[in-house]
Amino acid sequence: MSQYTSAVRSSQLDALTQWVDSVARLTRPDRIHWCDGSQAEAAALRAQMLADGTLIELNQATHPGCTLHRSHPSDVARVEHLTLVCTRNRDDAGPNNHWLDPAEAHARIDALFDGCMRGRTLYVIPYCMGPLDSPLSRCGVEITDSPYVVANMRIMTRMGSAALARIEREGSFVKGLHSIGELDPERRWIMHFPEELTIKSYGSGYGGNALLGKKCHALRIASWQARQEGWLAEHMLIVGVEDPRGNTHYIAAAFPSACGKTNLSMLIPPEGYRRAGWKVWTIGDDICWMRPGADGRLYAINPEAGFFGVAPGTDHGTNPNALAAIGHDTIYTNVALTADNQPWWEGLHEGTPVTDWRGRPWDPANGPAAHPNSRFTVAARQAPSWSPMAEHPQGVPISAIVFGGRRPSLVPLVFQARDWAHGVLIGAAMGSETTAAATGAVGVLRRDSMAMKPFCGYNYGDYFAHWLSFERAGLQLPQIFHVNWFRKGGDGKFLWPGFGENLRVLEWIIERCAGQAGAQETPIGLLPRADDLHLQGLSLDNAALEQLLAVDLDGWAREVEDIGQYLASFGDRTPARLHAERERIAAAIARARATAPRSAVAS
Ligand code: OXD
Ligand code: MN
Repeated sequence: MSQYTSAVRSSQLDALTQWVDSVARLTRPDRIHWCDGSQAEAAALRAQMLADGTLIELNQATHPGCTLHRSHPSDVARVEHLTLVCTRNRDDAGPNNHWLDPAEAHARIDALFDGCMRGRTLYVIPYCMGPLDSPLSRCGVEITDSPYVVANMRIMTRMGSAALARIEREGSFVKGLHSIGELDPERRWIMHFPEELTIKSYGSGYGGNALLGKKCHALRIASWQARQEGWLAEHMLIVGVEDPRGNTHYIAAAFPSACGKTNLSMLIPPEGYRRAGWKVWTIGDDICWMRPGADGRLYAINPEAGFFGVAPGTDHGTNPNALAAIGHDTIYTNVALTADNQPWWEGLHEGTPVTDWRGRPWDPANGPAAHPNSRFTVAARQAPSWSPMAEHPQGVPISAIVFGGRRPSLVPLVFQARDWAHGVLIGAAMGSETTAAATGAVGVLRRDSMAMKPFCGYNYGDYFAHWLSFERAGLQLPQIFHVNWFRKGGDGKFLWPGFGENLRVLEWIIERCAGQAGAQETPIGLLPRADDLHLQGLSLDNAALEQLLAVDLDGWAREVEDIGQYLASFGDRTPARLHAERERIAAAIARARATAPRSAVAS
């Protein structure tokens, strides 16, 4: 046992050392290593992983400090069907989660952990989610037998001695136990015990299943804690939009996995906007913790310190900031390689793949060269758009909350909620086509309330009630909006150009928050008319714009019916207030249909 371990033992960290000891008794590792987060530790781990093939060195001339990890081909995404929320009362987990009784769950997974670290090193990773000096931050400790997890956690969290010191001061932390086990899909579970602030994950090395600070702690466990403590833990990016007068407006936006959160958080303004002085600042690309500040506004931090982004589609045209960030000191997972060992993925215009993500000579007959859910892990500070405000202990004040999903039809480009309760309904009713970020069919429309379907650690009905509870005296809540970048025309092509041009929609949102831009009332909310958006310099034909800003009343009548059934699926946990809000909209649609000449309110 190292000197460092002895020092910890003599401190007040009894709960932590007792837990590490009990895990070691169960898992039987050959060695225990307490991570200090130092450069020397990172270098030693990297050398070890390069030597044993866990990492492959990429071209150091073009990509200094970059490595590639190839995961087991059956372990490439989150596994929602094997992800459980284990509460004493099944209804507390809700129909939105898979559930198992906690005692049975512990017994099942502990049987897998029994002796699983023989011949391996047990790493103890103390980490802090959020700036080390922020009252909004929370700490955890992950125990793992995967050095790849240690290397990723070092980028994604504030990990090591400083986090341990905070844990020592606070005396509380989330416990996460992880083993890659045999990487056997038949022996794989990701279990959460929110009442015990505990996570147990076995049999997967994939990011969302194995980097326990991310989805498991910062969303599933944190959402539970947030409800008890009066704050929100959300699957949202946080972006700062600086206008030409130098005012920065912070927006938090929820989109399901692989729907462009990273791109939106690092958006490059269109040429005319850049010339006029607009700037975009990245605070976070995936997770947002928000709570009311002394002035009644919601203040947000990004609990993460890095990006675990989807590689395919990242290019100069789509996300030059991300591309610049990942040019050095990045861990790539499951991307393809060029002949001179540079990383490659579909959508990257430079280079040609010769080796696919599994290490085979590239053959298009085998499918894409890079796995569609291949990833990069990179320190957030490497993004040119990274905002120093991301380190601010009080967080940033949020002006607008935006919800959005992949909706090829029906849902307009943007609309605004009338008030908070309407906004909560819009978030609760969010739908999106599934993506490769989780195993299962891709492109299937499913409801994904607030983009939290895979991540809400408790009953969605209670979660909606928690959101509604923020509507109270003394709070100055953000305005709520819904956007849809993914609307398609009859030819199957996207109607809206997206990427940097999305700033035009954010500008309308910011102006609405300041009470400046115009909008028209419709039964589903407030929509811009074509003239209310700044579209100079954009080649978008009138027919496309008309479709993007139209409300198809017949389609919405069906949609609102479907939302009613969805809300009812949470039984009496769904707040009556939300049902009432839906009924109000259904009635407004019915009134408009009765009077509309055609079944649409055109822009
Ligand atoms: C992610 C996800 O990795 O949502 O962020 O799957
Ligand atoms: Mn995500």
